[in-house]
Amino acid sequence: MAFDFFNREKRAGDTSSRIPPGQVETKKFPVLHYGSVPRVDLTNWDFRVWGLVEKPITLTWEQLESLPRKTIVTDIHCVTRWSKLDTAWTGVPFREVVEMVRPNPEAKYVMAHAENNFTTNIPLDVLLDDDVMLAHTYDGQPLTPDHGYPLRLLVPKRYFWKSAKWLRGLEFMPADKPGFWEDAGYHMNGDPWKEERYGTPTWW
Ligand SMILES: Nc1nc2c(c(=O)[nH]1)N[C@H]1C(S)=C(S)[C@@H](COP(=O)(O)O)O[C@H]1N2
Ligand SMILES: [Mo]
Repeated sequence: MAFDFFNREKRAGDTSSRIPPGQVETKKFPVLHYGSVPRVDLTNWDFRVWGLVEKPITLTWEQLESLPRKTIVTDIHCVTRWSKLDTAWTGVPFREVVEMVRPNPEAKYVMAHAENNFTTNIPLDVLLDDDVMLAHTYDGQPLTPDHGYPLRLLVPKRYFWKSAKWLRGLEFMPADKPGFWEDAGYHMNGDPWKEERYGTPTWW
């Protein structure tokens, strides 16, 4: 048997404690998004970081791909009630980006920007967790188009809608602001362990 680097067999033992309230485990990998899968041409693709940062950057695909990378195995939880355990992702740790751009002390939230104007907001302190990355590889293979090729955000500790597929940029902000699904009623924070599925409507 191959060396079980991430100890998946042992991790598989007590799965019930890893399923947040109201979630059901799936072995499949469902595809969910609004709109159609974008066709991405890497020759004119770029990745931008701007807003409350000392040094805004624009990276080409080659530059992004040459940044330090790591692999993590983690569980993901979709607000539509499926959870998938032990998914393996490789990509650029979010902290690598932070070191490059150096956020100002006033930066407290980040808006992730993706193709077709998809956005999602996440608190900066959540992104600073060491399981957050710009993922370009799933289970050892480049992301498939429907799962976000060439790059997606991965924020394992939030519902999966915060893990923006087809990621193109990060905007550092002083205050929170709803993204695409948050504007449609989903929770601003989205912690699966607190079942933060829907937010309080503004007319409440
Ligand atoms: N750009 C973009 N990213 C997105 C979405 C989307 O509509 N557009 N949907 C989110 C939602 S609701 C989920 S559950 C996950 C699904 O990711 P998957 O299709 O790889 O399972 O992507 C998230 N990222
Ligand atoms: Mo979702």
